[in-house]
Order: sequence, then structure tokens, then C-alpha cells
Amino acid sequence: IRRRCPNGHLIPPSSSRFLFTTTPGHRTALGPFLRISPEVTDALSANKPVVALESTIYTHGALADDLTSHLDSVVRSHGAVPATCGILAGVPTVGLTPAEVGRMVREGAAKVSRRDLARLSATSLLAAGGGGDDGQARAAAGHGGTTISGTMVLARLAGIRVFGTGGLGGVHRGGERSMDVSADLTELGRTRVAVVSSGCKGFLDIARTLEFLETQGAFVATFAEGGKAADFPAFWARESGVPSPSTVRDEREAAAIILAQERLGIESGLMFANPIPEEYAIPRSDMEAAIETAVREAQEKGFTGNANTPYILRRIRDLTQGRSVPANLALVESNVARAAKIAVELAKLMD
Ligand code: PSU
Ligand code: MN
Repeated sequence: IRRRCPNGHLIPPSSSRFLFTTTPGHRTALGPFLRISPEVTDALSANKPVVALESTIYTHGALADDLTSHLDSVVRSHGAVPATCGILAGVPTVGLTPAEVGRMVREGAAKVSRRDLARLSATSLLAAGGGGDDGQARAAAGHGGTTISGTMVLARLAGIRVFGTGGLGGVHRGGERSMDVSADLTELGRTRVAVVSSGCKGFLDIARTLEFLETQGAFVATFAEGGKAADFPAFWARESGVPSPSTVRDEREAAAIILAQERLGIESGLMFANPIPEEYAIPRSDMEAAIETAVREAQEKGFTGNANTPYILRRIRDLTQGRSVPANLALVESNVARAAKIAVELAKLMD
């Protein structure tokens, strides 16, 4: 049930609507909590295709925030509605505008995975609780760029089934000792959203990443012509030396798998890997020196926890600027287009 919030207290001046969660057995309104833009609200209630997009790629990744409007238009050009997710001044939001993302980047944002969502969103409850100092609570409310994990949680809550992005987090090299395993992987084990990415970057341990996803019960497939066998892609490279557990030939097949998963009531997520367009691909060996430098420096400088990946991403980008940036842009655009096409096919199958 989606309604306008009856309590004027927290509604921002815009006409944005809020979601009342509809978890079975929990039907009472939890309050004005998740803000969903009017365009996304309308698309969802009319069963039109919607594609979730993440905000960590702008706040802590290697992409510039001026790409937001471009990715939005890529989604639209394929007949779907874009829904960038993140936390804006303490309000978990689905359907951030490019200007809002720009504000988050300018003013600074925390990196938000599943574990961080509640803390950043809690400020709105303090303001609503009465008796508190509203202005103070609002001033303390921070921005959050949601990772794949954080974005999946928000997308699932809003009812969005498909999400397009760049690279998936994974098991880090040496992860069997450090236990640095991205929360993206456990999220795929528990949250039914289909993620389209170019696999994961070669600074990760791709073989262990796939082992972990298998244990988590996350479906993994790679787009391959004719559905032939293929590697799970390594971001800039189409080959990783690690075979993908399965392949799909086109968006329609991917959509059917997403729908079957839903009909079966399986709550885990799905990972559709989309190899980088051939003409932009960079051989693994060309990136290896930069990767090794970045991973070594991160270790020497003590970048652990959620600071590790952002350091490595930016360092690799700086060390390989000329080559990696155009490749990064091309693959994100290709993934987002693919996600939109999947969402369109899914809407047709559900009609
Ligand atoms: N890998 C990339 N680009 C990215 C990320 C990973 O090639 O932008 C970001 C994504 O938001 C991903 C997050 O969800 O990093 C994973 O971070 P961690 O390894 O700390 O879980
Ligand atoms: Mn980590």
C-alpha cells in the first residue's frame, strides 16, 4: 500500500511520496521513511520498467557525478525509468535527481552498505519523535552513497527488480586470511534484486568470489552469444580465466529467470555479468602492474574495512587514467542499457 504520509512533520517541501512498508504481518505504516520520487512511484504502480542505480560509484568510485544525467538518459532511451538510490540528508531515497547526487558529492557522503543504512536514516526518526530539536537533527543528517549492497536493500523495499552498475565487490586477494569479503556478496545471498555488472575487478580474487556466491545461493550468469560457455568477466577484461557458472543469451532469457526466481519464492539475488564491449576491453596483463601497486599501497597505508576498495579504485584509475576511464564509462553505459532492456522484457513477461 502506498499512501501519502498523513504526518506533515517530515514531508520535504517537494511533492515526493513516501513508502509505507508492506512486509507481511507488519502492515502498519512505519512512518514516512523511504522517499520515492514521483516519477518512480508512478512507474512502479503502473508496472512500468524501472532500473535502480547506485550512488557509491559517484561518491566513492571512479566515476564523475556528471555522469548521473547521462546514465538516466540511457535508461530512458530504452524505455525504462531510472531510480538512483542513496541517502540524502538522512532520508533514504529512491529516484535521486542528478542535482541531488551532485549535492551529495559536493557536501560529502558516507559509503553505505547494508550495515550503515539504519544509522544514517535514524536522524529522521529523532526529528519526528517530538520534543527534540528539529533543526539540530536535520543539521546532523548526513548523505550516504549506497553501494551495491545498500542499493539492493532500498531497491527491494521500493519493489524494483533490476539494477545496473559497474563492478561487483568481491572476496579480496588474501581474503581467506583477512576475511575482507564485500557485503555485496552476502546481499546477493539474501535480497532478490537482479544486478547487472561487468563482473568484478581483477584486484579481487575472482575464483573465491564465485565460490562464495555459490554458497550464498546467488544465481550467477554471464551474457554470451548463443548462450555458449564464457568466463565470468573481470571488469576491463572479458576474460578472467574463471568460468561463469552459467550463461544467458539475451535479456528475455534473463527476465524469465528473474520471474521464475520470484515465482519460486527464492529470496536470494541474481548476478548477470555483462562483459565489457570488445572495442574497449583492456587485456588483464596491461592492468596487472597498476593493480599490484594499488593493492600493495592500500596494505602499506593501512586502508582496511570499507576504505580499502575506494582507495584501490581511485589509485588504479590514477595510475592508468587514459585507458581505464573510457573503458569504465563504456562498460557502465552498456550495463545500464542491458539492465533497462531486461526490465522492459520483465514487464512484458509479467503483463
Ligand atoms: N567495484 C568497482 N567499482 C565500484 C565499486 C566496486 O569496480 O564503484 C563499489 C560498489 O559500490 C560496490 C562497492 O558495491 O564498491 C564494494 O565495496 P566493498 O569492497 O567495500 O564492499
Ligand atoms: Mn571489504
